Amino acid sequence: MGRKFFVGGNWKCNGTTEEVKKIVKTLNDGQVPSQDVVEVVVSPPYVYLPLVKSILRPDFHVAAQNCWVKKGGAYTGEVSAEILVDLDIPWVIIGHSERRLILGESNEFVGDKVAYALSKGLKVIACVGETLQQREAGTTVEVVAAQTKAIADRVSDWTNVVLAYEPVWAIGTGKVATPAQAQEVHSELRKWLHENISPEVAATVRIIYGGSVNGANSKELAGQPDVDGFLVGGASLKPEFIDIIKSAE
Ligand code: G2H
Repeated sequence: MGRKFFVGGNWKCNGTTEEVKKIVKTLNDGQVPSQDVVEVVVSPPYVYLPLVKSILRPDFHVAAQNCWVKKGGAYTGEVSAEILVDLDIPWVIIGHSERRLILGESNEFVGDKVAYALSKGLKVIACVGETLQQREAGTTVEVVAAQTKAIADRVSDWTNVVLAYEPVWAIGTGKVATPAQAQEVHSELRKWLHENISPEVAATVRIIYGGSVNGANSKELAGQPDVDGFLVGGASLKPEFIDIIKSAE
């Protein structure tokens, strides 16, 4: 069963209005494979979402970088899933390691957020990944399986979930996982989905890789059988994001 290649651009906490317009212009001018071949989603900071959505080419879509865990209300500083739906934002990234590690989001909290966002009709890029210490201790598969289980415990329909494997030691460090390292964990994750959810979910859920992906390394990573795309940080702010999208071909 074919899994459409997926490329997400996570702009993190970057950009000014002028920079955002410049990035979008580069994206809009880029020659990329058709929507039948690759799904492209970019994720600016919340406040730029309406602007980006209004000027972005129609074959690319937008994602928020987070949303609140339940119905909005008296939660100062948070943005609810309902608000994203109101703004017609189709996607949200949940459980990025920067939120897990810097803001203390637990596996259970991430699972709750994924479930709530899906229940409101959002599509979710759910992130998992081990730290360097965990990798060196040999617990990579255990860690990503526990993170995935916390989502699986709360979610029954995986149709609108993309799973992003982002080893923390490779994020923004320039230390990209080798294609073999990425493939090994993606394949373990797919096996976990097969054994713990269903063969159908394992065959259809896209597992994308994130961590120092750039225009020079994306093609080889994309060639791995269980790598179904990328979540790109630093390089998604640069023209080389177009080259990364092209690695879908
Ligand atoms: C991992 C990735 C995007 P970068 O966080 O989610 O960032 O490509 O800068 O390592």
